[in-house]
This record gives sequence, C-alpha cells and structure tokens, in this order.
Amino acid sequence: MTAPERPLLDEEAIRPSTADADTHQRDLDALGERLVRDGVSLDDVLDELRTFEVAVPSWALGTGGTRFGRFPGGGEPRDIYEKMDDIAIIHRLTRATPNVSLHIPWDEPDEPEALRRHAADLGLGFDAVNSNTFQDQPEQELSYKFGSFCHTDAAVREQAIEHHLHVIDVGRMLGSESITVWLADGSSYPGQMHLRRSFERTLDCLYSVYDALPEGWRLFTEHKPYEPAFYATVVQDWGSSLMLAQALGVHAACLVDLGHHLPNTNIELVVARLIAAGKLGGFHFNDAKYGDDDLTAGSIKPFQLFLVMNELVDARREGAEGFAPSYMIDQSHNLKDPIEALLMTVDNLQRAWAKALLVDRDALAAYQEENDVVLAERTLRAAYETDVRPLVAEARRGRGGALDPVAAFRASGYRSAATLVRAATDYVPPRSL
Ligand code: RM4
Ligand code: MN
Ligand code: MN
Repeated sequence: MTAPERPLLDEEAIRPSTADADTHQRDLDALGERLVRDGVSLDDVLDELRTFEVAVPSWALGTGGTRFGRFPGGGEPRDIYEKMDDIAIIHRLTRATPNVSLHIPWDEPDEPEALRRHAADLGLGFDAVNSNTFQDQPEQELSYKFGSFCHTDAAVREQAIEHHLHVIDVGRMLGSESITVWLADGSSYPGQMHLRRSFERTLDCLYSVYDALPEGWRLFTEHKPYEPAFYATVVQDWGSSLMLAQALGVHAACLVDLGHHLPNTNIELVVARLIAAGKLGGFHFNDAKYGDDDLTAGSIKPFQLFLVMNELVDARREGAEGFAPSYMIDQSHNLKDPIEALLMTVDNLQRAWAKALLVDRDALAAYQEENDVVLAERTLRAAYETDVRPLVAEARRGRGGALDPVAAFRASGYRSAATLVRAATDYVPPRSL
C-alpha cells in the first residue's frame, strides 16, 4: 500500500452520531428557552457569534519548546505547505480559522504566489505577516545582538528596514494586508542603552517601514515588557506602543499580546484605552500564568479573557470609531498536540466571545449610572456563568463544522495518517522561544 501524499480527514468519522446530535439539540433548546426568558434571541446571538474568526500562526503547528528542550510528537508538519494542511483541518472542524499569520523567515515560502494558490485551494487566506529581527539568520551580514531598529549602527538599522520591506513584499504577494512588528530590541543592564535615543531611532526606522506600506495595509506595533531584553525593552508597554502608532499615522495601530503584560496588569483596561484612542490594531491571543507563557487562550484566566471580549463586544455594538481589530493566536504548544491545542483555543475564544455577547448591556449601563456596584457585577457574572457550550457548538454545526472539534479530530485518524505520511526527517521546527 502506498501512503497518500497528504493526510486526509475521514469525513465519516467526524460526523456526530445520532445520539450526540440529539443530546446537542436538547441542550441547545434548554439554553434557547432560558435566553428567551431573558429577552435574548438565540438566532441573533448565533449570527453574531459566527462573525468571530481568528487567524492561526504558522509557527504554532509544530511542537514548541523551551530553552531546556523540546519533545516533538509524531506527524509534525515539515514545511509551510504541510502547516497549511493542518490549518485547513482546524478550519474544517471549527469553520472559524480561514486565515494564517505567517512568520518570516521561519515560514518564508520559496514561491509566495504558489503558496497563495495552495492556500486558496484549501479555502485559506493570509492575515498579518510577522517580521523577525530577534534572531540572526545564517546569510545575514550584520548582527542584531544589540538590537535592530534601535541599534547605534545605522547599517544595522538599514538592514532591519530592508528585512521589513521584504516581509511586506512577501505579504503583498500572499494577499496579506498588515504587518506585525514585534522587536526584541532593548537592554539587559542599566546604562547599556540610551533610553530616549533608542526609542527615537526605533521610531525613525518605523517611519521608513510605514512609508512603504502598500495601499490599504496596516502596521501593528506589539509591545512586550521583558524577554529577551531583561532591563528595558524599547517597546515595553502599551504607552510606548501607542506613542509609536500615533506618531506613525492612521494606518498604524497597537497589537495586544495577552502574554505581554506585567503580573496583575488590567488588560481589559489597556484594551479599553486603545479602543478609546482608535488604535487597537489586533490581538495575539494566548494565556499566561507568570510571563509570556504562550499557553492555550482561556486555560488559565478565563474570566480575564471574558472581560477582554466584553470590551470588544461593547465597542463593536457601539460602532466605536476606527474599531476593526485583527484577531490572531500566538501560542507555543510544548505538551499538547498542536492541532488539538488550537482547536481548544478557538473553542475557548468563541466561548468567551459568546458570553460577552450575552451581557445585558442596557441593564449594565443603568446600574453603572446608578452606581449599583452589586447589580452591575452580577450582570456581568450572569453572562459569564452561562453555559454557552451548546451555542458555540451550534455556531460551528450551522457552518458545517464539528460539534466537538477535539473529539472529531481524535476520531478522524488525521494525526496517525500524518505520522505515516510525514516520515520523520531531520526537520527542525523553527520556534525555540
Ligand atoms: C514574541 C512575540 C511575537 C512572536 C514571537 C515569536 O514574544 O509574541 O509576536 O512572533 O514571540
Ligand atoms: Mn505575540
Ligand atoms: Mn510573545
């Protein structure tokens, strides 16, 4: 028997059994009845729930690792084409991940147009492209050891600008319409770097990138408080990110990675402020316990995720000016099967989004006006504590997705087919952060 060229989903195996479909319908009816009692239409919520889509990062399909090691599973994708196949499976099961966010050069295609066609055949497109000046590449002339855009040497800065122009070029060929700039630039010791001048140099370089944006493109600046720089990163917080985005102009906005905040930061407040400034560009969803842990979104702090979604739904309903954030995932899967982790992630994000849709906003606004602390909080909690699983499953089912994506994936036999097809070679996934 010859192995197929690509692992395929066993469509029969992912169809829910009659018993599962019946149970789902009963759960949905019960929830629908409850919502009607609260004056909410199930269909309206379902329609809005289905608008939530999130891009999958090209770097999250292989097993991640830490600086201590990596424990790969079987059947990992060995190149960007195989990664696209895996993302198509995630989209097939969730119907909510039609776009890919590409990292360059980690997943740089030899022929962007060919990759774009391959993606289109799979029903996929491209969200923001990501640059990388936090590592030196083999053929690279100058080192980023002491920074890229903030570097004291103009030649290094020039090289970093060239890289970004290249990333934009690749993105243009893929059909992307935005670039995310996360810089590792910073210093690990007091005195190492002039704090103000390094920021000015960074902004100067960003102007060159911004000026090269194709028509209709946006540039996102992503802040991060520490790592790999441990004393002072150049784009350390949302304030620095906002300064950059405001200086650059209307096509620049801030990207919030949920793992890029110091402990106890009120992230939903950061989100609200960026919305108020008209500068919320997008998200890197993940979750964290201590630092930039890149864990499954909603796995550690589900209430925080709900509160973030609550700000997003609030702004959407109000039609806040300039509000059009890109939703992307940024995770590293060290222990879980990456496809399963991403299926869980999408499900968790949709649950949080669904709960945010259920908040009785009129009641909340009235309680806020009256300073009724208890009833205001109870209004939020009533939505948060609703079991929205049947709603999320129905949103998927209505679009041809799976009732339970992880169960369907396990039943599909895709991973073992992939393991067979993708015979182990010396392929090493790029992410070691
Ligand atoms: C950074 C940041 C970037 C991501 C890299 C790999 O911490 O989150 O968005 O592209 O990691
Ligand atoms: Mn990120
Ligand atoms: Mn990160």
